[in-house]
Amino acid sequence: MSRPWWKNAVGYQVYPRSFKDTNNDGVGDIAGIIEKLPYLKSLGVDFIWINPIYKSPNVDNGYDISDYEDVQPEFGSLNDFKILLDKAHDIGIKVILDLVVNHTSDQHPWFIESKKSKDNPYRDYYMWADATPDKMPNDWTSFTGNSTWTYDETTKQAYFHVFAPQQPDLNWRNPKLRQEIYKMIRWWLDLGIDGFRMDAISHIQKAPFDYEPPKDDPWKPFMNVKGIDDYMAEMRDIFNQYDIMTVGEASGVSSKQAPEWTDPNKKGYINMIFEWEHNAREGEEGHERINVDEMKQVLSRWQKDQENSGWNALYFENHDNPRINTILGNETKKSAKAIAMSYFFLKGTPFIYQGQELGMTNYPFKSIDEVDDDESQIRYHNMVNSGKDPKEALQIITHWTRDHSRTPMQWTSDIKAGFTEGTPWMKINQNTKTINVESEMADPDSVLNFYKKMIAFRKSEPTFIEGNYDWFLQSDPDVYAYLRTDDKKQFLVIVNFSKQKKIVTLPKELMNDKWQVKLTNTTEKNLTEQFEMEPYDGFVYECEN
Ligand code: TEU
Ligand code: CA
Repeated sequence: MSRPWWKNAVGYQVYPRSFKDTNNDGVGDIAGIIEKLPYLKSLGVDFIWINPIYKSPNVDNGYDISDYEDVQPEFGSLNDFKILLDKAHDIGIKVILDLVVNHTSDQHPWFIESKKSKDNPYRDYYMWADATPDKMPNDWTSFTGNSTWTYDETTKQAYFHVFAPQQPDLNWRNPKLRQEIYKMIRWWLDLGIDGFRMDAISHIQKAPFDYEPPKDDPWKPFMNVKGIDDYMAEMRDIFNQYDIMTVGEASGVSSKQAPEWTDPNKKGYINMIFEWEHNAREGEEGHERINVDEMKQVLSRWQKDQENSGWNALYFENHDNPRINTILGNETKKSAKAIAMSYFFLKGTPFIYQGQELGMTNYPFKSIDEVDDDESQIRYHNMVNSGKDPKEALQIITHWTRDHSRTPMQWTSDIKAGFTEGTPWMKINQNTKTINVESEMADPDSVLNFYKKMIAFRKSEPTFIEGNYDWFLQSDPDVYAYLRTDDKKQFLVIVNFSKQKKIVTLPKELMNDKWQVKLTNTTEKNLTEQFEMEPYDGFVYECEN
C-alpha cells in the first residue's frame, strides 16, 4: 500500500479573522489568505487548515454556524473560497476545513424551526426536555461552567448545549439529522477540499440524561460516550471514498483507545487526533506555565501507544491556547526555536499555528474589555459575580485566554502589523515592531528562517516518517530528549527547557563519533556523554547506521 500524502506533510493553521485583511474592515478575509499563499509556499507547508469560514452570528468566532453551505460575508463569498482552493491547489497546497457538527448556531434555520413547537419536524434535530425556569432536566455542567441547559418559554422546555447557549447541540441519535450532516460533508468534499479538522467530535454522543457524572469528572456525560462509534463509522465510510485527511479534536479518547480511531486496519474512523493532554499546566492560577515533565510523559505515551498502529497529530499552538513561546519559552528567538525542535521530529503530522513560526507571544491584556472570547468573558463574570476580586479575576482569565492566539498575524513592523489599514477587530501586539514576517525574512537568524530550514529538513528525511521513537533522560524534569530510528539512520533530538544551565549524562551506548549536528539554535558542538546545555539550547544530531 502506498503511503498516504498526509504522512509526510506539514500543516499550517490559518485563523481567518486574524490572518490578513484585504478590504480594511479590520477583519481578515479569504482574499487575504489568497494574497498570502506565496508566503505559505515559501515556508514549505503542504496543507492549510482554515478555522470556520461558514455563515455565523459569530458568538464563538465562527464555531456557531447558521449556514453550513455558505461563507461568512465578512470573509468573502463561496466563489472566493473556490478561487482560494484552485489557487492553493495550483501551487501544491491542500486545504482542509473545520467541520463543526456537534452543534449549530441558535440562528441556524433548523434551530429556529426546532424552537417553534414540540411537533415541529425539526424538533428532534436538537435535544429538548421538560424543565421550569429554575429546574433544569439535570445538573450537568457545560464547558463554560454553567448549566448544559437553557430554558425556552415558547414550549416550556430546555435545550441542551455543551458550549454556549447560542450553540445548541445537535441530536445525533436522530438518523434524519445525521443524513443532513452527511449530505453537507459530501457537498464540501465534492467541491474538492482535502479534508476536515473535526471540531469537538468526541462530544457528539451524550449519556442518558438521568446519568449522574462523577464530581471530579463533570464532562464525562459527553466525552467519547458509548454509541459514538456508530456515527464515526458512518462518517468514515464517506471519508474513505475520497483522498483526504481527517484530524479529530477528540478529547476523551485516550492514547490507548486512539489506534482504534486512527488505524485503518482497525476501526479507522479518522486519520489522526489532536490530543489535549500534553497541555499540562503547573503553578498558581493566573501564573501557570507548561509542566515540562508531564508534557514529556504525555507526548511519549501517545508516541508509544500509536507507534505501530495509528497516527499522531503534532502541535503546540492553536486558536484555543496561549502562545507557546510565552507559556513554555521565555519569549526569545532562542526559546521559540527550541520549542519548535522539540515537537517537530516526533512521529506524526506536525501543525504550525499562524505566527508560531515568527515566535509570536502573548498579548499584555490590561482590561476585560480587550478580551473578545466568549468563554473567557463568561468565566470572568462568573468569578466576579461569586465575589472574586476583579483584578485577580482579570489576571486569571487573561493569563491563559484563547485570545492570545487570536491577535492579528504580524506581517510588518507597522503599528497595524501590515494586517489591515482599518481598525483591527482585535488588538495588535506592539512587539510587531520586531516580531514580524518582513523583518524576519531579512534576518538569517530569525525564527521564521529557522522554521523554513526545519520544515525542509524534516521532509527530506524519511526516518522522521516511520522511524521508531525512543525516549531517554526520562526522569530529567527539564530536558526533553528522544531518538528516531530506522534501519538507515538515527536522529537524536535534545532540548533544554530549563532557565538554568544543565549538564546531562547521555546513555553510554549512544556514544560514538559519527553524530553530526543537523539543526541547532546555538553554536554547534560534538555530542558527548557529559553534555552541557545552556538555557533553551536545542540540537538535532544525525548518525548513519
Ligand atoms: O473546542 C472544543 C473544546 O475545547 C472541547 O472540545 C475540549 O475538548 C474540552 O474543552 C476539553 O477540555 C472547539 C474549538 O476549537 C473551539 O474554538 C470552539 O469554541 C469549540 O470547539 C466550540 O465549537
Ligand atoms: Ca476584511
